[in-house]
Amino acid sequence: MKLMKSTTSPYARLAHAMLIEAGADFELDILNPWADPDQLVAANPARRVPTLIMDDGTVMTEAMLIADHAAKIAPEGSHLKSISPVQYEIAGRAWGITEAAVHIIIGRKIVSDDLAATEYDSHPVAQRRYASMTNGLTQLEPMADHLSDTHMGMAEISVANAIEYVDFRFPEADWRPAIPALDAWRARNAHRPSLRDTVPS
Ligand SMILES: N[C@@H](CCC(=O)N[C@@H](CS)C(=O)NCC(=O)O)C(=O)O
Repeated sequence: MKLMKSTTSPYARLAHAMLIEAGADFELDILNPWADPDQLVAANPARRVPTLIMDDGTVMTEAMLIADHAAKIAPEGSHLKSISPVQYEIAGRAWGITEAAVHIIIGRKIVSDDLAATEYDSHPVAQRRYASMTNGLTQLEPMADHLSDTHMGMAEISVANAIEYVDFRFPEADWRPAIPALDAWRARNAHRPSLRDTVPS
């Protein structure tokens, strides 16, 4: 299998991390989807990452579907195969944060193509997304003790992904609430290959 991804995409990070956790055999093709590389255009009409090319030529797109596939191909008894309602709750909250952050970055790109320019940020929709991030992080913090220190599954990967994408795109943001329990959990688990090898850059 070959996974097309960019090093910045939180969607691609989910797919990549889940394939690592599944013990899947795959290669990486690191690319910039916005540059329309031939292999991505040929495989995915949406021209987005992640895009997974299976050994039989089947093309799988959309991060959550690839994550679901990773759980299916994981060995019997894998932690990826059993996810509890509270783990879904945590993962859903984390994705609310991640998607809000992506929304603001795409808004900036539409307005000026300069991701560091903040003109878009004062738009009411952007303000709503900022509130999603601050409230989402605040509400995730007391759930930190539900995160595993032994198995990185959908909840753990989604939480690390959300916080690290926020920190990557909005470094030293003064609106980022204090999340000491989540930050401590991340520090304890930063060495896990599925987290360590997928950090945004
Ligand atoms: N719903 C898609 C979103 C994927 C997505 O938006 N990927 C971005 C990178 S973060 C991308 O490839 N953007 C290029 C474009 O929109 O043309 C998923 O879950 O995989």
